[in-house]
Amino acid sequence: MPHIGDLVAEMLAQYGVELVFGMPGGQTTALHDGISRRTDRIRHVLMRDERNAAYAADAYARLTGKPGVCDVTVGPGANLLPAGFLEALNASIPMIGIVGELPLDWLSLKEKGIASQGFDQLSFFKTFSKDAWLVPSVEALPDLIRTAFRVATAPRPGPVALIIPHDIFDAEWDESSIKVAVDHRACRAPFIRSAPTRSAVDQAADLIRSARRPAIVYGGGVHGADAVTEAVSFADRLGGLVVTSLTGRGSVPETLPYAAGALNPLGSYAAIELIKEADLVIWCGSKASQNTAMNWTLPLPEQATITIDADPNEHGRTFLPTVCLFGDVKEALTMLNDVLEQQDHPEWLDRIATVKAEGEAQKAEEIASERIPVNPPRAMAELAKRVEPDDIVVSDASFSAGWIANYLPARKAGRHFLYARGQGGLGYSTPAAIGAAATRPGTRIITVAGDGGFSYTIGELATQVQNNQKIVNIVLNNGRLGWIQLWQEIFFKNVQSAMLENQSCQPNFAQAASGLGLLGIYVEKPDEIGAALDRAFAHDGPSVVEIRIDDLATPIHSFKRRMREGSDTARPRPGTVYKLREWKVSADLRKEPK
Ligand SMILES: Cc1ncc(C[n+]2csc(CCOP(=O)(O)OP(=O)(O)O)c2C)c(N)n1
Repeated sequence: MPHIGDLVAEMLAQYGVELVFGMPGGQTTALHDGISRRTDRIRHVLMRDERNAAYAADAYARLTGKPGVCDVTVGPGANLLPAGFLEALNASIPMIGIVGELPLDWLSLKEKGIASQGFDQLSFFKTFSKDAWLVPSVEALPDLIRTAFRVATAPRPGPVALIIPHDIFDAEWDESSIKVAVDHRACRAPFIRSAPTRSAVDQAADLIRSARRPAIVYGGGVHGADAVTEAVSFADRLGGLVVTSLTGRGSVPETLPYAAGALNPLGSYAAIELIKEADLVIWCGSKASQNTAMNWTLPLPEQATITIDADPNEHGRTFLPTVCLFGDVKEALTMLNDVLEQQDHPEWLDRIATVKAEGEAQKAEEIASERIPVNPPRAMAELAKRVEPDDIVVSDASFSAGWIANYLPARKAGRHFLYARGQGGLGYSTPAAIGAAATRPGTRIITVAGDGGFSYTIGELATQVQNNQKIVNIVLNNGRLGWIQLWQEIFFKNVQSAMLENQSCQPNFAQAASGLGLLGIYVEKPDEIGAALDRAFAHDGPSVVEIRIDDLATPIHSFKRRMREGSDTARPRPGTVYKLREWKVSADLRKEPK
């Protein structure tokens, strides 16, 4: 007779899940057994660490819109999930964690690991999940699986944990009494969409018509709502500036004249400068986070604003919007596109072109550098020549995010750049690349990480080899936790706690990669970079290109200025977070509601 592992595998398959990422334990063996009998529909990718399983599942979810499923065993497996779960929670990524558990009637033995590996998993998961359930019986399981998919994919999507006790997992599945039933709406996020009111859309359209220098900030919510087509049409119609958050990159091709790149302290110079000149800013699928809102110095008090978001909590968290379009991003943009005629702002577009050209000139200087150790812009420019519009680029945390944002343009609309900005945790890129490569076989995957972030997950390089994944991993090695070390040098002057190297330890990541079966190439000189990348891209399997970079290079504009000008040791402080009282929008833009 089949067992409950078969039931879970069957339901996952019927929900359209093709990949499950995880690490087995005795308590979850039934699941693995069940999946092994459904290999026509579903494949298990064995990771080397549960944290990485969640990151791989996160990449699968970002690329498919389906919940990323990861499986972990009780105790030491479960307690490695928070990093990936928190990323998914903060970035609104649908995810389902299937978590092993001790037998249900061992409740009193969980404490202090008396029953091996036990602890109060339900309370633990509740703190960092959208929701979590301890399955109480075989009979309750199908409904809880349905619930898990519905909650994970409901606006706003997030990670849920389904904790399945060992005795339930191993029980027999009587198919005549325990029926599988699938809610097909919940195979993908968002499973249900809301729409703003007609009057709010009309108000927004009026405001847009009266603006002279309109701008849009597209956030990750555009991809979350699968609204790229609508976002491009709306941007075309607006005839103004378009910038994005890091996760919103690809909402429009950045090669278009109105697109000025990523708005972030380590993002595009043009985006940072131009957004301040807008008289209307439309925040669309963006939570106006500390980074996207430039330490909450944005929006400026004199800027009119429109928020477009399916989550009511985002309409006024850090500023009072002039107009709220409370609804799904795709629906709201469709409604706006229906009522708004083509807007025309030639002077504003000229200004955008001028500032973009200034930014490009600054970059050209940095790219030309022949410096040794290599200036990262030089390395990124060599990489940019080889990245194709359909490749997937995965960013680690820290400066890599800025190097990618500035030097690898999103040439095509769609989610081709994966950034873990929900938490900004180091160690995302290597496992997420595994998830991306498994999700899109045949697509080239590129990661960029610092030596600190890369060190977190180096063991997963073996997983890349084992799965024969075509991943080019770039390690920008500055021998230090660059961001932190610069912070210490600029603001504290004497702390030196972020050095990853000293005389007795200079890790060679390319050699380590070779040891794990990858092609490993170490590069020290600018003129070696091109050939190294060519070899890596031509290699039939994963590779690591380690580039020794200048340890003072940074993409953070304010750091660059401080290092140029010296003396200013005042640490950056967030702007006024809630801009309710200091509103100064001019009367012609600040229309009263009809
Ligand atoms: C998991 C985690 N721990 C700590 C941090 C804090 N942190 C932010 S940047 C950074 C330095 C990263 O160094 P590296 O990966 O070498 O990149 P670089 O700054 O040199 O570009 C640290 C430790 C973090 N973001 N994530």
